[in-house]
Amino acid sequence: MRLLIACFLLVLGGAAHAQIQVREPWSRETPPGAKIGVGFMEIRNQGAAAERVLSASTPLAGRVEMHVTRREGDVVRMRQVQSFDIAALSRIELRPGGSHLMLVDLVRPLKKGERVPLTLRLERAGEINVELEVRALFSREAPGRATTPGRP
Ligand SMILES: [Cu+2]
Repeated sequence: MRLLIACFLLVLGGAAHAQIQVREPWSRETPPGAKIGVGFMEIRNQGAAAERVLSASTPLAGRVEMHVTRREGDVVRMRQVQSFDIAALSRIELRPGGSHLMLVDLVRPLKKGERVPLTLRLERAGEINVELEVRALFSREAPGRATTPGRP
């Protein structure tokens, strides 16, 4: 009986987890002395229920905040939010100029080429561990994503 329950939990847990797919998690290198880094990725919800990112953390930063950006005339402002909502069968994209993760109080600078471990906590799927690939400071594209030919 106990084995059955354990198996049941494992199967259920696995199923819930598979509903969420994180693609191309990445970050940017930081200049010496910088205390703030960023986190970008695409999060796909393949489940039939809405999902929500509740928090994130990394051993390399004191805390991780969730930010959205908003244009007010010519000014772009960042605002902290309590969660990122992902509708059923939908996806959100954390990217430069848009919603993003903010790594606050970095314990050291992030270097190009390294991988930053990051844990996402979701309402239904629970914890998901990813690694942010650290790209060049002025990189705007996710790794592996083709840029439009002819674009300046
Ligand atoms: Cu921010």
